[in-house]
Parts: sequence; structure tokens; C-alpha cells
Amino acid sequence: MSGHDERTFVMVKPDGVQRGLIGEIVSRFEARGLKLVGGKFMQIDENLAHDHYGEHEDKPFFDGLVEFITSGPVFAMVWEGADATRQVRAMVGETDPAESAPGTIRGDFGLDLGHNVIHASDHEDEGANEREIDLFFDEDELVDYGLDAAAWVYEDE
Ligand code: IDP
Ligand code: MG
Repeated sequence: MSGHDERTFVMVKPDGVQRGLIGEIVSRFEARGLKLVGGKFMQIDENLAHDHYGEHEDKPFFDGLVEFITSGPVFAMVWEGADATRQVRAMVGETDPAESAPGTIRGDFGLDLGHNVIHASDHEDEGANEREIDLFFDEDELVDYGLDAAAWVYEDE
């Protein structure tokens, strides 16, 4: 295996959980050929919300964002694959669902900027994927294993 092991952090937000979209979203990443290496159904507390969204601390929407992300359970995941962070962001769409192309997750399942269904590490923010994985998962919660389908997803696996 070479270059197929980039990991990225993804989370179905409280609106996505309440709307029954966990399965649909997991299916898309599975079907793409990505490998699930961690998953956790959990409630985010105030501290974790502040750590996770710290970069937005000074924005006018910060308090509402913290309130929203702590308002109900989320499904946090780590997905692995070639160029995973950038590829997942492309599948997620733009920050605003209204600006997201049909076929993307936000473009298919959202209409409102404040309720955009899913979080994924930003590929333009160097190291965000590893930072966010560390924030949400302990090392022993991530599973190393061989995915048989990888031999068919990648020509050089
Ligand atoms: P991203 O989720 O696409 O990376 P960011 O700019 O990092 O977008 O913003 C983090 C989250 O904050 C967004 O997913 C969205 O839930 C929320 N958010 C961003 N901008 C606004 C806004 O202008 N109003 C309300 N919520 C916003
Ligand atoms: Mg972001």
C-alpha cells in the first residue's frame, strides 16, 4: 500500500442525525472506496465544541454554532484513502448548501447554511485532518486492518 492511507475526520452533525442521514452518508464514502477506520456516536460538550471550532471564535455565528453542534448527538468518523481529505471535501460540497452542487452531500440534503448536515476536515487547512482526528479519537479507537476491496479500488494496491 502506498499513498492510500491518508486519514480525514468527518462528522454527521445533529441535523443530519435527526434527519436519518447517517446511513446515506456512510454509504457514499463506502461506495467511493474509502475505508472506515473509526466511528463514534456521541454528544459534543461545550469544551470540545470550542476546541473544534476555535478558528471561528471571533465570528458572529460562533455562539449559535456551538449551541447547534452541542444540541444533539453527532456521528464522528475517520475515513482513510488516497487524497482522502480533499476527496471527502469535494463530496461534501460548499459550506452553504444553497451554493453546493447537486450530487454533493450538502447539495443533496441541505438548504440552510446553519444546518449543513456534515463536517469534514478542510484540505486547505494544513494538518486539520490530524488535529481533528486527535481531538475526537484516542489512538486505540482507530482500527488498522486490510480492506479487501482496496485491491479493486486501486490499480496499484
Ligand atoms: P466548513 O464546515 O465548510 O469547513 P467553515 O467556514 O469552517 O465551513 O464554518 C464551520 C461551520 O460554521 C459551517 O459548517 C457552518 O455550520 C457554520 N457557519 C459558517 N459560516 C456561517 C454563517 O455565516 N452563518 C451561520 N453558520 C455558519
Ligand atoms: Mg471548516
